[in-house]
Amino acid sequence: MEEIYQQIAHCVEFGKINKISPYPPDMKGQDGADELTKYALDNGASPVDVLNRGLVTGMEKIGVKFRENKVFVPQVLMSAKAMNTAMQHLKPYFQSGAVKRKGTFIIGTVVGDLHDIGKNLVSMMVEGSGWEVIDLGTDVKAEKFINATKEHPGSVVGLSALLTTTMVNMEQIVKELHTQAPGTTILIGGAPVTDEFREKIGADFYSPDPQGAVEYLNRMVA
Ligand code: B1M
Repeated sequence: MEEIYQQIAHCVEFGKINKISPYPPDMKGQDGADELTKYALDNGASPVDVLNRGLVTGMEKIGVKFRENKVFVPQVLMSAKAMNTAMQHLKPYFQSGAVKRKGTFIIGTVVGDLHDIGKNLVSMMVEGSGWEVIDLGTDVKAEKFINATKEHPGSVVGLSALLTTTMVNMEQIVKELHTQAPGTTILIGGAPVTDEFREKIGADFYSPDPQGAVEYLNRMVA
């Protein structure tokens, strides 16, 4: 099975969704993450290994390449699509409890801010590393984050902001989370955000990119 896991990881890394997908051109006509995942599960592979040694490994590779500017947003989107297609085959195992998520990550772009491309990338990468992701969308008020943490106790919250005028709204959200959902770990990011700003507002972690967020979350549950 090891070879199949490697092939699945390769398909995710290079965004090969299924046999009929034309991308990437050098894999045209070959099985993709979809067929290989189904084949592995039908032939007795452990769903946990399919997830961790196949899908998550592929997403980790693309995440590192993205951080190093070796690939760009479209490639990450193709990888996420390959991952999500393959995940459909794993759904029953998540539902039965045979495969467990690492935790729950609630993410949103803060109130006043409609930028969601970076937030969506973080969301996809975190999901691709084995977390359940609750995406609250854009223009999210503190109250919505608080309600979501109450619905999902123990979850980690991620705040994204792209504007210098909205990053300041993070401070209020962090404050309200601290009083109304004490103990919640808060991760922040977005182009104007810095680690200095994180320290000032009392959030737990700042990451400049999705891979940093994934690595921080995974360290939390290691
Ligand atoms: Co707007 N916009 N925009 N915009 N926009 C910027 C951000 C801006 C820098 C453009 C500029 O002037 N050069 C500027 C902000 C200036 C500032 O505040 N300093 C700006 C402005 C001013 C505005 C408006 C106010 C314009 C206007 O209407 N006058 C307006 C505001 C609307 C609002 O939000 N209320 C506005 C609107 C828009 C569009 C709707 C047209 C569109 C958004 C579409 C969408 O998101 N669906 C848009 C876009 C596309 C941009 C630019 C061009 C691209 C942003 C983007 O998606 N980048 C942007 C200029 C630029 O960056 N070149 C700009 C790609 C994305 C992958 O990167 O989001 O940084 P990014 O995410 C990164 C990291 O930051 C990190 O990971 C991602 C991947 O590496 N990250 C996290 C992000 N969130 C994270 C969370 C984490 C961890 C990491 O943990 C939780």
